[in-house]
Amino acid sequence: MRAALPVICLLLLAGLSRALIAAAQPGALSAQDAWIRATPGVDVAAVYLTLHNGGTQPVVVSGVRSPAARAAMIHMTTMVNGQSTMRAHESLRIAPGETVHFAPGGLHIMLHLERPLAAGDEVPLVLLLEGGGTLSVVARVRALGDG
Ligand SMILES: [Cu+2]
Repeated sequence: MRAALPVICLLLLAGLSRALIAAAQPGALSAQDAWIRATPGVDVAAVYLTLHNGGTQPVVVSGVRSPAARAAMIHMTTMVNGQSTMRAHESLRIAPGETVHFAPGGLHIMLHLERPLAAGDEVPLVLLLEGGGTLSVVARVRALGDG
């Protein structure tokens, strides 16, 4: 009879850790090659990176924060009538196994900078995931003409 309690505890723990694993699913998202194209004297900068969803559930990036920026948002550059235009991308859904490339001329994270950046600076970013998860990324500033 006395052994019953620890068994119940173990079962509860097993249930709890399963819940924790489910909540940690956004950890399936990984980031690589994060860099920033900074233009001297301009208070906006674009972040480029590669995101990969290694999990079995879709991951939705719903926003971006950075201590270096007053505002950060996902943008998409498209050509309209031969003109390059940017528009905000409300949220970004990444399917299981999918890799999304943020690159010049396409997806980027637009930073409205608190202060100018210099080549070699490292800028922390936090991607906000739907469901409450986050992904921290450090982007390195490249010199103009370097990428
Ligand atoms: Cu932009």
